[in-house]
Amino acid sequence: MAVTTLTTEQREQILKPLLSSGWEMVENRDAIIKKYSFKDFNEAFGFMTRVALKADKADHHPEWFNVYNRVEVTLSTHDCQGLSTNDIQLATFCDEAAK
Ligand code: HBI
Repeated sequence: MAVTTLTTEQREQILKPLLSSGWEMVENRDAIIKKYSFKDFNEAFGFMTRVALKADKADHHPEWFNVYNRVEVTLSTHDCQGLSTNDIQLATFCDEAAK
């Protein structure tokens, strides 16, 4: 099934809560970013491993950047060039995986 960008209503109901919990809109792009900070590289890479396995299972992949204990995760759906429910699901999983 073709993936579509979030509706105005979905942005209000399911995107807004993420934007209140550390996710931010990326400038000039329909995408969200969150900057996670962990105790050390081991914790950061553990997080990345959990997210990577989930992402590949869901066939929905993050754009990310890691230096030592920091991981910046950007989510957007390339197939529709914007935010879809796939991004909401993966963002929610990232927050769980970072706990
Ligand atoms: N990951 N973030 C993101 N967005 C996509 O549209 C996407 C993806 N991973 C795989 C995927 N699409 C596949 O459906 C094909 O487009 C390769």
